[in-house]
Amino acid sequence: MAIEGCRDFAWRRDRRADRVCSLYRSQQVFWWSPPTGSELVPGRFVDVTKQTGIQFLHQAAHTSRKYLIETMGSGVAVFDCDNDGRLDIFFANGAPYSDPTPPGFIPRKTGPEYWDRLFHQKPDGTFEDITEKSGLKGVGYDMGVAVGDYDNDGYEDIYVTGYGGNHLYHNNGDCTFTDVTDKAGVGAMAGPHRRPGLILIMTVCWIWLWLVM
Ligand SMILES: [Ca+2]
Ligand SMILES: [Ca+2]
Repeated sequence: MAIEGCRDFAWRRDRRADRVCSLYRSQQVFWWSPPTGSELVPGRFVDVTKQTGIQFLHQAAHTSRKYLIETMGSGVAVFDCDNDGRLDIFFANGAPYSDPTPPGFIPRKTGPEYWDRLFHQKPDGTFEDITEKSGLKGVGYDMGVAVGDYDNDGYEDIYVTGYGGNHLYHNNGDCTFTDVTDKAGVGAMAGPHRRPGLILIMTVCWIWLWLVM
């Protein structure tokens, strides 16, 4: 399996780093956490995916043309969307398109299986899928994600990059978000195949996100 994106953070707050990884076209997101007690071995991780309650299937088309976007996995962000002291997790997800895809076609999400996902961490360390009420279902074929409090209101906002358009979501302070892309003027990124230069721009943006996150 191909691991496309990982983030380290203290899930158990035991001063040992835990890790969440997004896997290319996989049915699972793997969590790894150091064993505790007598089994403690520095640097060793165990898969605790099931006990977290997280279920995420990365959707990516599989065409004979092998388009650039289908080779990229899901971006993942770990941040505290409601400032309750527990970190929450966001995954970007794809959208459907045909094989072959007509020039100029922009993929759009057509159902829940293509939604980006936001999981809210509960006091017991498990997670709840709050995607629908969060307003972070997404629109198109999303790949990258960056988090930051752009308006300095104390709540981290989220910027999602995707094929055909990027989106800036403002955090309302309770893990719900408002799409402020047009208002902020940061949508950018349009037209695909018929504009070869944009492929390069998209790739550069993707690499940049990897470097800054
Ligand atoms: Ca939280
Ligand atoms: Ca903010």
